[in-house]
Amino acid sequence: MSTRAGFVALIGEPNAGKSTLLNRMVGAKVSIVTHKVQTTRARIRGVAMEGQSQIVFVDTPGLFQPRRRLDRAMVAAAWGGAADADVVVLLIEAQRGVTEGVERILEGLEDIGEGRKVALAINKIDRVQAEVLLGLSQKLNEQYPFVETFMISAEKGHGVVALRHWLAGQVPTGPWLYPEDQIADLPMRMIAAEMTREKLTLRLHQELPYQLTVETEGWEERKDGSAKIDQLIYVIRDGHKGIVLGNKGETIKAVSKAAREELEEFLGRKIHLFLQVKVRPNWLDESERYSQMGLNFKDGNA
Ligand SMILES: Nc1nc2c(ncn2[C@@H]2O[C@H](COP(=O)(O)OP(=O)(O)OP(=O)(O)O)[C@@H](O)[C@H]2O)c(=O)[nH]1
Ligand SMILES: [Mg+2]
Repeated sequence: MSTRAGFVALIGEPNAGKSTLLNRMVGAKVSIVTHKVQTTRARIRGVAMEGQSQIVFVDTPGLFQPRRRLDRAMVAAAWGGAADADVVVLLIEAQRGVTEGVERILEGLEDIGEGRKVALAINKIDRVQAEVLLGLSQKLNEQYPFVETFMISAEKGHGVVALRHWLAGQVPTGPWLYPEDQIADLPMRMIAAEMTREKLTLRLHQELPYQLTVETEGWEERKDGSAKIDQLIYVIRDGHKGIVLGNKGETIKAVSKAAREELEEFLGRKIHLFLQVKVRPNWLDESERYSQMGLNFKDGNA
């Protein structure tokens, strides 16, 4: 039997469950997840094996109406991921249905749908009555010619085996693109920075998570098998620095502990994590910050 391998882009509105689905498909937490919108900022690849097929899932930032440079770069990265893929899976949140945002995505798909298969995955089916799903599926299929429709719960796992099985048969025949046991291709420094950003996003409120970024500055291997990791958290205002630190430093301490524990589990060894907060009023307009995030600065041009 010949091997197959290809790229499957997961696209959809922010919060649709793309990263949750990627992690479930891969069987490990490769992409960060929060209950807030716009968690994922760049394309994140996760590799899954299914029989003789290697499926390279591409998690993308949510598609929304961008306002800032960062937003535009994120949305461009998402559409770029779809345009480069062999198969696109559009995730829709069952309980939200066909929003204006979804309508805009369907229009966008008209442009890039040519030459690739586009499937529909209605996610979070654990949150709605079964009757709702049929109507939603019909409505969406009238608006766009999806090659297949799946009803899934990325979080609970319903329907994901069927989706992965189907995808395995859709990717083109050809040699595998990654070693069989590889699950991600993001550099560890970036995965580590993302883990810290996830913990910050979970603890901070309102706009703050959208106005900070995390970078791994140093990574030092120690003789005892542990690693010392230094990270910088860039914020845009003095006031934000105080909030990130928290009363007597308790917020940053809690963030650091949670991120370190997750990193230790991921890497299977002891980690010493040091976080430093820096005020950098213009980081959102600095090209270096974008390359650190895995984004193209020019994509953010208005
Ligand atoms: N009830 C339920 N919640 C889900 C399901 N899938 C994802 N979620 C939740 O939805 C929220 C958003 O999930 P993410 O995976 O971060 O969504 P995303 O599409 O990657 O979001 P962005 O990165 O912001 O574009 C999280 O709180 C998930 O736990 C599901 O099948 N059922
Ligand atoms: Mg995400």
